[in-house]
Amino acid sequence: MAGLLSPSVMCADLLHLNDEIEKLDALGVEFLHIDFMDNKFVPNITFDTNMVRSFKKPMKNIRRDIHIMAFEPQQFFDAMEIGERDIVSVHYEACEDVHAVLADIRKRGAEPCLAISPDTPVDAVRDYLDEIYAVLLMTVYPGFAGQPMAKGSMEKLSALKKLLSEENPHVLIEVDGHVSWEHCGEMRSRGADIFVAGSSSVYGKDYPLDEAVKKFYSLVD
Ligand code: S6P
Ligand code: MG
Repeated sequence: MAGLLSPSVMCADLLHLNDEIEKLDALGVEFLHIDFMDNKFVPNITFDTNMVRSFKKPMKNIRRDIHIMAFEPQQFFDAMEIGERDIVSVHYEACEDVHAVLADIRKRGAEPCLAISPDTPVDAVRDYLDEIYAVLLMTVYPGFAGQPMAKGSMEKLSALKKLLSEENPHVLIEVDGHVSWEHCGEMRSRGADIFVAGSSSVYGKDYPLDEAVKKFYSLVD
């Protein structure tokens, strides 16, 4: 399977989101990465639940990739209208009962994913592998775009790939955080499947969006 792209919408032109989503959709991009924050689990706020729901409207083929950086994320699922076409990441560090939260996502017809922050060891996902579509490996500390890659992220990606190959090779790896032009190829060769592209690649100022998307695919195919 070729690498899948999930541009991070918090890095897009926020005053023209409708056009932006239509453009990505027309380019055949698989996912739109939507960061939701509660200003508690992480010290920041991006979009509220109304906004997360509104992203559905202009989408034809592209799917929501909702990354919830919030304690007890299940409290937001109804308002976000989580459903069949979504993939939804919740943080291992933010749920009291991870199994129950993943089951709630699946019950709504969406694909559950488990996110781990840079200081959480890859072993944390071991008990959930039969319940998830992907592990979202944070390669920056959650909360902000435009950060440098957290130390040891590449080695951690290889360790995660090894764990999944041994325990459940169907689970995908999504990488999120400074997935830059320089890093994305190496991340691909270490086993990443879904790439969150933000200010260090597709939403940098180097190329127009359509060229940037094509270039990204060529680096992770
Ligand atoms: C960070 C968030 C990420 C960022 C992404 C931005 O809390 O989860 O999804 O939006 O990292 O990309 P970049 O290239 O600026 O790091
Ligand atoms: Mg994210």
